[in-house]
Amino acid sequence: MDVKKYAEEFWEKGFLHLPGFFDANMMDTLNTLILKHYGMKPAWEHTNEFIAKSATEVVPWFPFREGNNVFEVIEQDRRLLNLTKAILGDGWEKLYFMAMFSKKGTRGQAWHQDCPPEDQQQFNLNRLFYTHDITEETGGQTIVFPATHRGGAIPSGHPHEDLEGQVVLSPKRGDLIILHGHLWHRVLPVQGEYRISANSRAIPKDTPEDITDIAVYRNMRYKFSTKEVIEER
Ligand SMILES: O=C(O)CCC(=O)C(=O)O
Ligand SMILES: [Fe+2]
Repeated sequence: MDVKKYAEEFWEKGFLHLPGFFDANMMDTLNTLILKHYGMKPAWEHTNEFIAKSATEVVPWFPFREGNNVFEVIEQDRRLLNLTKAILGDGWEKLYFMAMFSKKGTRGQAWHQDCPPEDQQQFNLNRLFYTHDITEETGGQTIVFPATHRGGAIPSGHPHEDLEGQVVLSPKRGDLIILHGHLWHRVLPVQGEYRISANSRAIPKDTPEDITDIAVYRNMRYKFSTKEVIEER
């Protein structure tokens, strides 16, 4: 794997999509495990205000915080470590691991940036992988707007509208998608039985650990730790 080339591509576009990065059988095992955790109808974790205003319907799960280390197999993957270092440089750190689940018929995730984009040096890196196929039929595709990781805050506007220049990604089982936390991105509504994605977040050296506490949506900035809208947009 030419990690230098991938790192260059990442910095140009703000994202990378690498098909078939992880073993398909391993993905099946992890998919079963994630489904077992959630069941098909997990309770919401977010407040009603957040769900309504953000138009984001996803239930997060932080397995390592419960002493469940099964996803270490992902985080210790040599190729992923090398690629992360090529992108973030020496001294990068793991931030946290989060699985995400969306029920059939839910709205996905609205346009957002994972953290405030004003300081270009301070950002999170999403290392997303997919344990089942996401297709036009299932919905739940990930949409990105290339190169917006350099463009400051996403303009205020409709949470889910199509924007000219957006790119639709339909990750399959085992695909890796790396996304810069300042890149504008969203997830389409889910028509399939469910949608799962998982994200091992990382940060460059000298980035605060609470970097993703505030997310930027087109209609607000939201602070997760205090469950507050800190800015209406
Ligand atoms: O699940 C996805 O494809 C994207 C999720 C997302 O927005 C994130 O992990 O920051
Ligand atoms: Fe995100």
